[in-house]
Amino acid sequence: MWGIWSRTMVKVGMAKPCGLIKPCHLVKPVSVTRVTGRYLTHQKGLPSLPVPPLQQTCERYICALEPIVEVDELSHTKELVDEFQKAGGVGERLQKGLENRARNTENWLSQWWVQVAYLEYRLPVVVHSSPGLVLPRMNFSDKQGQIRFAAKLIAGVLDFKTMIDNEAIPVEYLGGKPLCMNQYYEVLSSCRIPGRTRDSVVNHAKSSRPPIHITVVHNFQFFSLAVYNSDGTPLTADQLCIQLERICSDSLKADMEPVGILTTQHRDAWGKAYVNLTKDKTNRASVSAIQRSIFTVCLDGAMPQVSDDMYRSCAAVQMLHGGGSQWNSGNRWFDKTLQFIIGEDGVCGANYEHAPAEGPPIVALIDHVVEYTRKSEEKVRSPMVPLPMPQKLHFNITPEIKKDIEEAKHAMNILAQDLDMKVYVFSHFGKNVPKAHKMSPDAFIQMALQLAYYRMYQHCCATYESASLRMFRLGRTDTIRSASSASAAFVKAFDDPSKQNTEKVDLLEKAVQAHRSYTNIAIGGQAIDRHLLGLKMVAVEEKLSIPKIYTDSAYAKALHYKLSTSQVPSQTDCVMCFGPVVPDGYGVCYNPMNDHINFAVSSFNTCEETKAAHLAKAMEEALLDMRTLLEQTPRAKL
Ligand code: COA
Ligand code: HC5
Repeated sequence: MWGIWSRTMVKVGMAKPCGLIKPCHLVKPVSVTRVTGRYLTHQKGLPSLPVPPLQQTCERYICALEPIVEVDELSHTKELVDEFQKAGGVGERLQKGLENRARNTENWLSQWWVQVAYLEYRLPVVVHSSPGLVLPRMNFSDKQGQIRFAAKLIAGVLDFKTMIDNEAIPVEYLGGKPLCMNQYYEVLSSCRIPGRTRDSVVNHAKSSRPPIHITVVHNFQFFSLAVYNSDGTPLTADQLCIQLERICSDSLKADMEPVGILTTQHRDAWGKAYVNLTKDKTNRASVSAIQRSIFTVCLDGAMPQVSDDMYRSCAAVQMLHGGGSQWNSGNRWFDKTLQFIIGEDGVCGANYEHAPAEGPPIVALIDHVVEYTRKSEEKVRSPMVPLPMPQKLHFNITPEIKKDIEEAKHAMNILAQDLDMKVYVFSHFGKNVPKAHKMSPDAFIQMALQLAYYRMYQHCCATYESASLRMFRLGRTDTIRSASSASAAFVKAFDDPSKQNTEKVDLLEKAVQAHRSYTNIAIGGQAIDRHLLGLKMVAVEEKLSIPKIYTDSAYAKALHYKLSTSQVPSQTDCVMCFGPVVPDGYGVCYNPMNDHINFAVSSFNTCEETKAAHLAKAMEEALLDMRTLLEQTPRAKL
C-alpha cells in the first residue's frame, strides 16, 4: 500500500565530481530560446534514456543489498539473481522486451513511472506524495499585507508564464550537459483528476483555448479570477489587488463546507466521491474551472500561534497539509499541480502535486517569483478599464457529498495528528566545508545522515536519494542508494574507540567517493532501480509470471526506505518538505546553501521508534563530528 519508493530498488558505485542543476536564472542567457520550435530542436538533441546492461544491474543489485540484508538472505538472493540473468533465462527475455520498448518510445520509463509512482499510488497525495515549500517569512502581518503580497506573487508567476509561453526559459545544465526542459511546460494549467482505481493528469496549456484565469480560495470558498486584460496583457499587481480585495469581501463567512478537503482523501475514496460531486451541473462547472485554471492561490486563515523557534516547522506543516480541517486543509485543491499558499502573518509557500514534474522546475519558478516580488515597486500604469467581478465557484452540497466531506475531514485530521515535522537550519557550515576538504557536499551530507541513523538505530537502512534523469529526453528520476558497503564501513568505525582517526578519515573519503560515483552512475542512466522496475513491468505487460527476485524478502527490504531523501537546491533561502514513504521511516529534504543547510525532517507519531527532532539533532551532531574529525586529522594525501 505504500508507494513505489518503498517498493522499488537500488545500488552502489564510484566517480568524479560534476556540477549540480544550475537554477535557470543563474545560467547566462546565451541559450535562451525565443523562437517557437527552438524548444523542440533542443529536446530532439537530447539523448534517449539508455537501458543498462542486465549483468551490470544484477551485480550492482547484489552490492546494494550488502549493507542492508543478512548474510544468509544475501546468498539466497545471489542464487535467484544468477538464475534470473543466466543465458537464455527470463532476465534476457525481459531485457529484450525493454530494449524493444526503448526503440519505440521517446523514453521507455517516463510513462510507466508516472503511472506506478503517482497515478496508481492510492494513498492521499497530501503528506504521502505532494511536497511543500516554505519561503522566508515575508514582511507583512495583516489582511491588507497578505492581499498586496499575493497580488505581487501572482504578477510574478504570470511573468514566468510569459517566459514559458515564449519558450524563453534558459536551458539548464547538470555536469555540463543540457537538461530536458519538458517539465516546465507541465506545471501550469494542469491538474490531477481522481479515478476509481487510477488517476489521470490533464494539461490545458496546450489546448486551443488555453486558460486565462487562476483560482483563488479564501475561507474555503473558490473563485475564478481572470488574470489577463482583453488586450492579452497580464493584470498588474494593482489590478490584482483590487480583485483579491473583492474576493475577500465576497467570502467573509468562514462557515462554508470545505469542499476542497475531499482532495485530501485516499485516492479510491476521492475517486468515488468525485463521481458524486460532479453529478451536479453547477459542481461540475466549478470543478472544471479549478482544474482548467493556470494555478491556485490559497489565502489562508490563521494557524495556531507558536513560538518563534517553531515557526518554520509550523509553516512546513501549513504547506504540506494545512493543519487539519479546523485550520487550512480545506482551503486547498490538492489535485492542482501548483498551489501558492499565503497566510496573514507573512507565512508564504507552496504545495505541488508531484505527478507532472520534479522539484527543481517548481523551485526555479518560485525563485523567479521571489525575485520579482522583491524588485523595487516600479509603478506600472494599470489600464483604466473596469475589471469584471471575479466569479464565485458554487457547490451544491447534497447529504451524500456532506458525508464524503465529513469522512475526508476525519481522515485528514488523523493524518495531520500523525505527521511529525521538524525544520532545522544547520547554521555551522554549508557546502563550503566539504568543498574545502575536496569532498562532494551532497555526498558529505548523505554520509552524515547515514552516521546519524546508525547512531540512533545501530544498523543501516535502505536509503533513497533522488537523482535527476533530465539529461535524457523526458527524464524524471532514478535512485541513489546512499547506504553502501563503503558507508556501512564508515559509520561502524566512526564511534569505535579502537580505530585511529586516520583510518576513519580514509573510510569517510571512500564512502563519499562511492556516493559521488553512484550519483554519476544514476544521473547517467545506469542505476539499478528504474531498470529493475522496467524489467518487472515488461513481465507484467507480457503477462509472464513475476520472476522470483521480485518476490524475495531482500527485494522488499531494499524498497523499504526508512530514509527517503532529496536534495532540492534553491536560490532563495527556502526549505522544501515531504512525508516519510514508509510508516516507520523518515522523509529528509535538504537545501545546502554555501554557509548553512536547511533541513526538513518528517516522521509519523504512530511509530514509536521514530522522532523527527531526534534525527535532526543526530544530523547536527554527525555533521559537526565529521568536520572535527577532518580538522583534527592530517590527511596523508594532502
Ligand atoms: N571537491 C570540491 N567541490 C566539489 C567536489 C569535490 N570533490 N565535488 C563536488 N563539488 C562541488 C560541485 O562542483 C558543485 O559546485 P557548485 O556549488 O559550484 O555548483 C557543488 O560541490 C555541489 O556538488 P555535489 O554536492 O557533489 O552535488 P550535485 O550538485 O552534483 O548534486 C544531486 C547531486 C544528486 C543532488 C544531483 O545530481 C541531482 O540529481 N539533483 C536533482 C535532484 C532532484 O531532482 N531532486 C528533486 C526531486 S523531486
Ligand atoms: C519541492 C521539492 C520537493 C522534492 C520532492 C522529491 O524529492 O520527490 C522525490 C521524487 C523522486 O522521483 O525521487 C520523491 N521522494 C520525496 C519520495 C524522495
